[in-house]
Amino acid sequence: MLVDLAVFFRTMAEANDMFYLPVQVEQTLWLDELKLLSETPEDEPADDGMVINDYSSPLRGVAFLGGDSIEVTAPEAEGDQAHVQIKYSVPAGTLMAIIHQVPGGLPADTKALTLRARCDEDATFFINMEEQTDRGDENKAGYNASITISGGPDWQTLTVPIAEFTLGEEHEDLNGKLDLEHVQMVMLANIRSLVENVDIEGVLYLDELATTTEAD
Ligand SMILES: [Ca+2]
Ligand SMILES: [Ca+2]
Repeated sequence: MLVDLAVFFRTMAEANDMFYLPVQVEQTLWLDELKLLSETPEDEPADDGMVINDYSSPLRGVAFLGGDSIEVTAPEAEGDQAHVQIKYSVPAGTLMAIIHQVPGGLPADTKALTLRARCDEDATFFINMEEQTDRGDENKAGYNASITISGGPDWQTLTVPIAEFTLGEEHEDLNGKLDLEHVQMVMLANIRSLVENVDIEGVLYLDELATTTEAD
C-alpha cells in the first residue's frame, strides 16, 4: 500500500487541528517498479543497532508535516555523511514534524535511540513512537520522550534511552508496555508552536536516526 501521508492526515479531523497543512493541489506520482523480495533488505548496521534513516539522497521513508512552512534540502555531503537541512517557520497552533516509517518494527533488544543532528538554535523535539500490535486503532499506542539539541555548528549525537518513553495520555495500551518490534512510526516534532501557541522558526540538520542495544 502506498499512502500520501498529507492526504491521509488531512482526512483526520484531529490532525487538521494539529498540523498546518497546505491547500491541497493536484499531484502526480510516477511509479516505475514495485518489487517483492524474498528477504528483507538489511539496513547498514550502526554498531549493533538498526539505522532507521540515514537521510541520504533520495530521501526514503520520511514524511514532513508543516506544509509550505517546511523547506527540505540536501546540502553537499560532508565526507560521506549525507544529511538533510530542514528549514521551518511554523505558525502558532500548528507543528512541524518528521515522520519516519519503520515497516519492520525496531529490534526488540533496543536500549536507546540515537540521533546525529545539529540546529542553529537550541530546540526541544518531541519524539513519538507508535506501536501497532494488531489491526485497529484500539491496538495502537503512542510513547513519548523529548530531546534538546543545543544550537551551534557542531554535530551532536543524542541518545534517548527507551526507558524514558512514557505512554501518551491520549492512549491506552492493552499490554501496558512498549512493544519495540511493533513500532511502525517514529516521529520527531517541534511542538512548541502548538503548546505555547507561538510562531516558531529554525533550521535543523539530520544525519542519522538509529537504534542501539547499548544502554547509555
Ligand atoms: Ca504495547
Ligand atoms: Ca547520513
